Amino acid sequence: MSERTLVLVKPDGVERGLVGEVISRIERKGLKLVALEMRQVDQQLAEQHYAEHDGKPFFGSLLEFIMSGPVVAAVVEGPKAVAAFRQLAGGTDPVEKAEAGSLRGDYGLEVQYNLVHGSDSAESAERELKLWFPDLSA
Ligand code: RTP
Ligand code: MG
Repeated sequence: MSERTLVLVKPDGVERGLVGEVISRIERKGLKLVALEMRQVDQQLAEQHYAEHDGKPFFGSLLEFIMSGPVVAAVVEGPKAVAAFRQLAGGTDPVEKAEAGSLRGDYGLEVQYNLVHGSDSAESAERELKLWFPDLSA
């Protein structure tokens, strides 16, 4: 059965010209792009997207960072799409957690500048897709 996940190329990935690399890996994995859009994130979307991190010490800098430049948002579909993209992304910390061969493992150094976002569960994906792509029917 197919599912959908929200993928973001964060401002660092866009700034560094890694959009094509991210999209390419998604496609090579066999996942399908359902929607793709460049967006400037405003305060309201940033707060809603990262609501689970409200109150954590890095919350302020996380919001500031995600609003610091355009992001590329994608709806990605396929069997186990949520887990499949998390595998492509690698662990949150690009050095301590992500393995070489993953996007973060190959291209990142610092936890804040970890290039991509991927929904972390089917429930998160549903919530985030409604937030980012309200007009897209399931
Ligand atoms: P994401 O939501 O961006 O896909 O990343 P994730 O699931 O792997 O990590 P999560 O725990 O949801 O954290 C969201 C983002 O917050 C930043 N972060 N900074 N300074 C810190 O200790 C710290 N911890 C997390 C990262 O940019 C992470 O992607
Ligand atoms: Mg997360």
